[in-house]
Amino acid sequence: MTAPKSRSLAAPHGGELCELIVTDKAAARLREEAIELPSIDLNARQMCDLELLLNGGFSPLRGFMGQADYDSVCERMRLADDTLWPIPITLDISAEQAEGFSSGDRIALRHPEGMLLAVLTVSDIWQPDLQAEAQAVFNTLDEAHPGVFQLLNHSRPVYIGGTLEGVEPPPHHTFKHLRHTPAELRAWFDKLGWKNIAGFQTRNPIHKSHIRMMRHAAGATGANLLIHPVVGITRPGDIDYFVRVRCYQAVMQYLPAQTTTLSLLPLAMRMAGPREAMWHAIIRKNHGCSHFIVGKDHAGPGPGSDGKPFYGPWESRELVARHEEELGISMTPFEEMVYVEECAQHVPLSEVPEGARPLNISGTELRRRLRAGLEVPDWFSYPEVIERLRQAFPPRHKQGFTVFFTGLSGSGKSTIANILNAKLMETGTRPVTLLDGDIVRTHLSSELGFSKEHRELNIQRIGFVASEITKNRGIAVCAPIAPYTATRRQVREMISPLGGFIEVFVATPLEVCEQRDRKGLYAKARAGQIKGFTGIDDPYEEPENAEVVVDTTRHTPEELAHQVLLYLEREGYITSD
Ligand code: PPS
Repeated sequence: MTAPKSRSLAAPHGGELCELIVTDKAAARLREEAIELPSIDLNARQMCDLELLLNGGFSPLRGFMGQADYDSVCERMRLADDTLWPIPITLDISAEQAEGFSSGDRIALRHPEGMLLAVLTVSDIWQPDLQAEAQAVFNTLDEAHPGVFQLLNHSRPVYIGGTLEGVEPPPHHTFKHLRHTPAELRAWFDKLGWKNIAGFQTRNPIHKSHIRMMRHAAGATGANLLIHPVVGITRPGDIDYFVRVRCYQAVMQYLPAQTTTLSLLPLAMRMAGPREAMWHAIIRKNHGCSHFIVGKDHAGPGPGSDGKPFYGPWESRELVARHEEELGISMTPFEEMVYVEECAQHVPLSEVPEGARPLNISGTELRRRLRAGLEVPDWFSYPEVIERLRQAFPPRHKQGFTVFFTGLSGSGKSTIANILNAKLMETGTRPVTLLDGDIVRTHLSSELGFSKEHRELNIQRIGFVASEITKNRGIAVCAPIAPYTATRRQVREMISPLGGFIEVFVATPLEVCEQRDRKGLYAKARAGQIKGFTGIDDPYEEPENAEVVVDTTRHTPEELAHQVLLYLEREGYITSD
């Protein structure tokens, strides 16, 4: 095993940094060795973790966690050696892949395009209890939590841990000049003579209140500022990082250039609230910060299925503050800033004068205004930011959207989808693509059957095509059975950030579909000639949050297509002129 060129940088800028990229000579040897090694192609999430492992952002970790560290982190937020570390950093693989591997093996970890990124020397292979992990790390099993949903639906069932020898970091082709390794940032801070640096984490655009807050927080601690937005994986539905980075670049002119810098962090967030806040603090310490700004609901996952928040508003702040000495980074509280018209400025909520009305605009409200083409007040943001957001969020009638019909076989979804398709073509405002179940199964998924796995793949393909159409501001009308809630949610999450997503549940009862039995398939399924038929011996999980529910027992397909059209008009996706 090749010794990594791990180096130690003394405090004040972050303590020891474990960089795992080996020397060029050693990398050349690893590339040769890897020709003979088994490979794992990493997904986007795993590449984010790998990048921060290799560049020391996750110091003191030296690889993907083994079982002892994993158990200890889940149970007590510490590695097995007692070091504080709140989030499992694990490499998940399929059971089939795991069969070929054993402890001591060396495995090539590759970019999906084949580049060798690192070699893993396996120490542990185990089957984690994902439910127990979700409970320990997220303190809930509610799948409305994006971290829980990801873990329980998309994590593969076996974890493989071990140390890493890094060959090269995952490549990036966007905003290269704004990406820095921890060592690069530390060296930059040293060069500038910065001693105190407050790190600011964000996954949202920055507006006037944030700038006031950052200046306030930095001023209070005499610190310089590192604006350190996450550009890896954030919460589903967030504004994509291309748009956000253009906004960050625009606001830099409103911050003092001598004491502020912007750098992008390729982190895959888990939205784990307090645990996540502590993790963010460790990562910022590794990037050379002496302080870390933590506000209300830091890394909050949004509301649970009962509408209530998963974590207390100040839990993150309290957890980081409680451990700041041991973590080696100070917690700088972030006061919620609001605009007070009477004072014509932003002030901390706690300092709003009596009788004055604090003003703010939430992210959701901002998006509503952008989509509806409504005014965004001057006090809220900078014209350059709003202009960039308006480009990215045109009003709904200029956005792309997907109408996603779901329902049992024979429910009537294809008939309604076809009529809707024709009506939308008639309006002529955008190109329309029909992705009916049968069309897709002929042209996109002809090799697939009806097992759970194949159905999921089929729906994911439809989702992918629809997301591309939506992104490019066209209309996709999809009409598969799509029987599983989790897959439908995945499609929704894929498409929503790019435009509209309208789920239409064609709620025809099974008895009616069976009675109609236009293709004779229900009869065959009852006779046992077709296995795994939806509604008979394969489940159909009814949507609970569909935007439109249509009843084919009381209305004609023509009327129902019109209902959907009216919904689209009401919501602003199509205009009557
Ligand atoms: S899925 O579950 O969303 O991937 O299904 P989909 O691609 O929409 O395909 C459904 C059509 O395939 C026919 N068919 C079956 N349906 C359900 N279960 C089984 N086992 C099955 N075998 C064949 C059926 O005709 C469906 O067409 P529709 O238009 O829905 O009636």
